Amino acid sequence: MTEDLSTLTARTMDAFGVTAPLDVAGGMTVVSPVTGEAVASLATHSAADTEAAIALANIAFRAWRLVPGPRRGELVRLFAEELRKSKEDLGRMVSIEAGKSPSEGLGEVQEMIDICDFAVGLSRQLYGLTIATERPGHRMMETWHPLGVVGIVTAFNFPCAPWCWNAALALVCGDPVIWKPSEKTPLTALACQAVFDRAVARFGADAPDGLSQVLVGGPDVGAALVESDKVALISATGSTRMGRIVGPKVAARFGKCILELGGNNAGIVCPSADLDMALRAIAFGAMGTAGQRCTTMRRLFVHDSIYDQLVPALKNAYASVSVGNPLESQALVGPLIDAAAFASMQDALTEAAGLGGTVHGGERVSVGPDTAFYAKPALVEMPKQCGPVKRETFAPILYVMKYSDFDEVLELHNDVGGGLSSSIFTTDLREMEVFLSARGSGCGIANVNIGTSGAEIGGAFGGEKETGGGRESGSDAWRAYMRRATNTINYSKNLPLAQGVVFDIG
Ligand code: UN1
Repeated sequence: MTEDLSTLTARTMDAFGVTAPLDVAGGMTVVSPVTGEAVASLATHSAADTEAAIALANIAFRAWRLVPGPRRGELVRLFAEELRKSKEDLGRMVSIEAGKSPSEGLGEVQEMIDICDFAVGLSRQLYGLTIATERPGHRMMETWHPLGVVGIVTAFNFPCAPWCWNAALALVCGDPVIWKPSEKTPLTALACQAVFDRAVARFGADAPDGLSQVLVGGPDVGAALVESDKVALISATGSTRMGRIVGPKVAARFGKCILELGGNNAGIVCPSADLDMALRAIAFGAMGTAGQRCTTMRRLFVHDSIYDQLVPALKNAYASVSVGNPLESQALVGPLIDAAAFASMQDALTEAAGLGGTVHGGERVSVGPDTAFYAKPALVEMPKQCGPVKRETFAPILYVMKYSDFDEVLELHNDVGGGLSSSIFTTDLREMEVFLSARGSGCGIANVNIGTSGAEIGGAFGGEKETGGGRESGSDAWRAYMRRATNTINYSKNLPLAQGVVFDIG
């Protein structure tokens, strides 16, 4: 390596103009999974700082909600311009902190740009309905108003895009945002905030202070945000375990909540499938980002008539995939986030083998210092769907199973809690339509002849099967960031009651 990772980190953060010191004694250590070395140590915010940030955001809300939607869109448009300028640097921070390949890092920033572009158009389309009323001389309509402060909690595996899916919509909807990034990826968050500050500086004085804030810290900061009744909406991305903690806390105070949790996503390969197409899509969906996406393909059902064609080819793809340092090589698979992720991968593989699974790959790969955890992606041929197959393990493990009956495989496909995304590979119109029908895939994302990962921002994203699909990002997800008022206007002339006439229109 030409430059050590801490120096590269400091140089990149400097390019953003981030002034927070990166070498605070006794601060929160940021470790890069690329080498397992510490690249920064940051000061953290306390629960009291969180209260102060929430108070500032609420003051900002009082002003921002009155700025016209299209003008709010202008700020997001400027932000997208600044993101375009910083795309390389931001992508590199994602690679350093999350261990993604350069193209995955850049792809994440592109998702930010895309949602900003979407939100700019949306800022002129925050429409309500005019509704036929049963009362003569009245008009009934609905109006969408800004909601309040939005708290955004994000996970390590997508250090910036999910924040932006929320922030871009929240901002055009008239809501300030407070971001609590993963403790593993706070640098990318500080960098995004610096880019946002550049847009605010260009925008003008009608952007109030505290429109977007970042809180660096641990669970106490997250809890203070989640429990505050001054935060109108909590949008949290992370594990189902995290969602089960956050959901009830927000519900207890009647707050609004968007949960974007795990996914135990599956693909079904039918007899008529284009196998080359399926192979590429499965390999990318299962091994991309070292299996650390909520949309990663984790289960694969292959029809028994093509099993002996597809699975050997898939095993070859697994055996030949390159695993390596994402900053130094063209490797397709980078590191796992930490030692615990590697351990849970190994536990799942051991359990699968104990249940009759045949494990191919999965072993540790030595890349650089042994503080880094790289693993060969694992393909596990399972006799049936059981044990770890029914859970999400955040690692590159694909469980492959044979099926013979289409109706049965649909049942198996849906027989797990967390199913965020799903795919069918078929050229049979009936199979395709059944998969997309009410008795088909139960997931929020159901794809045909493409893999489970790589969703575009134009569609609604997130919310695994257990909690209902599609809450962030595109489509009409914006409604969650606003409150609906139904207005009824009486334009009739009310004559004196003594005359017994209630309505006299016109
Ligand atoms: C996530 O893993 O948390 O569809 C988000 C995809 C990405 C988003 C994944 N657009 O894979």
